[in-house]
Parts: sequence; structure tokens; C-alpha cells
Amino acid sequence: MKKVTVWSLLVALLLLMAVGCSSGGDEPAASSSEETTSTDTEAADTAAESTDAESEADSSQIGGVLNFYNWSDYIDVEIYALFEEEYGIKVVEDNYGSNEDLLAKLQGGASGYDVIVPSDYMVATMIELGMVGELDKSQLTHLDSIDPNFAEPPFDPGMKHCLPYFWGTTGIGFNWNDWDEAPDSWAYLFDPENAAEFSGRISLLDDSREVIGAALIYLGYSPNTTNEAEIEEAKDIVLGIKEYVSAFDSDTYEDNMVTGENALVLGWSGDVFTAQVEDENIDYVIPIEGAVKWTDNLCVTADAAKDPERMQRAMLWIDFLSRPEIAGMNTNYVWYASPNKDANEFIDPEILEYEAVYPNEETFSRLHWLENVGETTEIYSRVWTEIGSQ
Ligand code: SPD
Repeated sequence: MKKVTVWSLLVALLLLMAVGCSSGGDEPAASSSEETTSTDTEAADTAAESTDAESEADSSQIGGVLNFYNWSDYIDVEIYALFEEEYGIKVVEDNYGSNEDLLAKLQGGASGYDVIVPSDYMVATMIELGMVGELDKSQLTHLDSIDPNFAEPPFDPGMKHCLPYFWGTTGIGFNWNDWDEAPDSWAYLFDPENAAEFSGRISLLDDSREVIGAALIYLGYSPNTTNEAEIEEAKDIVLGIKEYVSAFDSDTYEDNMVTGENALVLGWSGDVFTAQVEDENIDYVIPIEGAVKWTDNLCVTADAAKDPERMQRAMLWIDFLSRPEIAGMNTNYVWYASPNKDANEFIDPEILEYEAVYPNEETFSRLHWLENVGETTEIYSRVWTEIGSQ
């Protein structure tokens, strides 16, 4: 259960009304953005609206199933009902906990997934391996809504394969009951003396690049280093606190913060805010040494892209999630930042002003993207296995 504010209820209600009014009659389906369009560009908007409406009418009630492979707790499930009501397409969701799990599942032969949500560096890997298809941009009607900061991703030039879905950071989740000041350094997590205080109540993400990356940043190195000695040093940092770590977990760590089982976590921003709903003493900090920032992206699997019906459903789904009002509704639920600039008017102002969700420029400058490290991936995997087994 995610944060529910008066604002998000209001936006959700407006959306439900818009979809309710648009289905079932002779009128073409209308998205709620059409109802909130500003007046000074009325003529252009009206033209755009009728084009939108026509394409929605043409493609309405397509039917069938779309298989969505997503991170856990990463969508407002109300969106499934809205999409199904408009297009008759049922979305079936399955979850993974890390980019590496996603890759392994697809490489293992899973061919039924239509839309997947890899992060930045994994998009690059999947493009290289031919595992994602190209988008059919003629079906995507909200490309202009993408914030220019996200519209030229280095891992997918020209957004040829994927559209950004959410972005966020990886930092430290904690409980104010344990602290007078926020633990704003990786040393609070990675220095064994500090970690010992929370023995058995520390959780780290079950994610090789994130855990090793945080340790590398703590050491002053790049989280994308290809220097084996630096990666080995990072391994020793993680092993140095391993006896105090209760779990490597990317799915339930935030729930375990609420129960008090976890006191200190390496976690993703929005997940920790979920826990904050249940306990206002739970908080999240981006360490002063810097941290990882990431973008998760909506991509079509290569298998789906080869099948015109699957491709059509995939494009409709990606386009639907990119509607500003749907993207806004989604952020209001998951508390991850939206790369859709036009969604801002639908996002609860409390979220937009919350610097842990939308970091200020100074903090942003201390954040690093994870990149595809090519052959060094094998070193990260080996080190990760050693961390797990020692
Ligand atoms: N609960 C969903 C969290 C999704 C976070 N994705 C993060 C990817 C970082 N590499």
C-alpha cells in the first residue's frame, strides 16, 4: 500500500470519471488530459485532441493479454483497470528484483513477456544482445512530454528502443528513533563499527551493481570502475559488514523497516517512502559522498516486437503509461520521480517539493548513472558470488 493523499485521490477520481465517460458510447474514448487542456492554445489542442481521440477510437477494444515484466510495487494497479476499460487489453504482471534477474530470465528462454522495465545500463546491454525491439514511434503520442533531461539517454540514443518510466536514487533508509541527525554518509552503513550497532537489522539490496556500486562510491571510486583491484576493495567493504547484515533483499526490505526488523537499509528512494507511510519516523537520505541515480525504462522485448499483435498492444501500453495524467497518477502512488514533464501538473505538490524524490541541483551533481561495463560485468558477477558465499 502506497501513500494516499487527498491530492492523489482527487486526480484518481478525475481519471476514473474521464474513463467512465469515454467508454461504451458513440463518442470516441477521450483521455482526461483533453479535459484539462489549457485554453490559450485551444485550436491546436482541439486538433490534437481529435487526432488522439480518433486513434483511440480506432484502436479501442483491441482485446487480448499483455505480459508486463516489472519491478515489484512499481505501478498503481488502478492503471490496469483504466487500460483494460479503454482497450479491452488485460495486463498480467510478473516481477523481478534486479536487472540481472531480468536478463537471466530472458536469456533462460522466457519469451512470453511483451514489455519489460530494465534500468539504464541494462538497456544498453539488452540492445547489444538484440533482446529489445525498436519502438514504433508513430504509435507514441506523448514523446514531447518527456523531460529533455531524459529524452537523449546515452544508453539508448534517440530513445529508439525504450521510453523512460521512472527515475530515482539509491541511498540509506533509516528510522529517526535511532538517530539525532540523518546518517548522511556511507560510513554509517559500511564502517563495521557503526554497522555493529545495528547487527542483524541491516538489509542490503539483492543487486550486485547497486551494492558494489555504493561501496565503490564510499571508497571514492566510480561505481562503473573497470579496475579489478578497486572492485575487490569494494568487495572487502561489503564483506566487512556482512556479519551484521540480515538480508540481501530488494522486495520486502521496506516492509521489514515498518516492523522494525530492519533499522538501516541500502534501498531505493520510493520504496523507503512506502515504509514512511506506515511509520513517519522512517526516512531516506542520499549520502554526501554521492550515490547512484537510475532510470527505469519501458521497452518491448524482441520477441513481442516480431509479432504485430503483441507489438500493437505493447505500443498502446507504453503510450498509455506515458500520458501525463497516468504518469502523474503513477508517481502519486509509487513516490518515484517521473521523467514526464507534463505529468507535473498531476503530481501531488508535496511530492514535487520533496527533495529526496526530486533532488536539488547540488545533490543531483553528486549522483552517478550506472553504465554498461562490458566485459568487466564478469568481474562484478564473480565478486557478487563471493560476497554471497563468504
Ligand atoms: N520497487 C521498485 C523499485 C524499482 C527500482 N529500480 C531501481 C533500479 C536501479 N538500478
